[in-house]
Amino acid sequence: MLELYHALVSTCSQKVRLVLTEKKLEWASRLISLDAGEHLSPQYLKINPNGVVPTLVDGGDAVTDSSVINEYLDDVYPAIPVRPGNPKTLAQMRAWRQYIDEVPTPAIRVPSFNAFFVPQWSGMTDRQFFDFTETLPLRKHFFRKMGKTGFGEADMAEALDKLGQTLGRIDAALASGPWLVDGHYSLADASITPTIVRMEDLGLSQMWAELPRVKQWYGRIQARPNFNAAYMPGSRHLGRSRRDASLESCP
Ligand SMILES: N[C@@H](CCC(=O)N[C@@H](CS)C(=O)NCC(=O)O)C(=O)O
Repeated sequence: MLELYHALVSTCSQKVRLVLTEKKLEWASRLISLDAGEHLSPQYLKINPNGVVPTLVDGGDAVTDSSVINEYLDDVYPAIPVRPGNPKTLAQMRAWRQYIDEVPTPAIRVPSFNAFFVPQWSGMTDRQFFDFTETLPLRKHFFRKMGKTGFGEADMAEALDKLGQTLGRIDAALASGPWLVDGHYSLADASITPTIVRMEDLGLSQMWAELPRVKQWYGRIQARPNFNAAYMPGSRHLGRSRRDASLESCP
């Protein structure tokens, strides 16, 4: 029995849900409320000492980190593969995955956190904010660097530049096929999808307005059956007011 500890609006959780549903695997949903701090509870820290979602539990054993979870799922449940079989193409796919984890995934946190967290923290004193960051095993320093008033212009410009570079790379890859690697939907496409969706939800879709290949690829992504299954109601920011948004929106 597969169990996924996840949060609806968490981009890392969405990445795993896309793969679980693409592979038509049955899984039990264990929703974690980030607002209620369930990801920092002693019970949850036992299965994920980083205090972040998602965590997959398979037969009682925990697997952490969305990229690792997705590779694990393809290793153990290969019936519907999401990775190329050829080692060189597989290396290309992994290079994408690595780039996505290093560049756009951290970059999207900057506009995302500014839009959704900062309003929530405005009522906190500096001491309360400091104490809150002290509880975070993985992101203490990141949150402190951001501060409770959010990232400034230079950080925002850097993040948008990185997201722009990512779109440029996607566009270039799509010159030779409908998907990022080797003409087939793979973990590369699934891994970048939540960032693109979040960009759309943040009103940044004009960044690919002049990139028709990216636009069409995103259309194909949304038309796949795994998309709506993974983005179940409550997973998107569209239509939610900033005031309503909270830690549940953590990317
Ligand atoms: N590298 C981890 C990162 C997971 C992660 O950052 N999860 C976010 C939600 S997308 C989270 O749980 N944040 C809570 C926090 O930082 O306190 C993965 O890909 O699974």
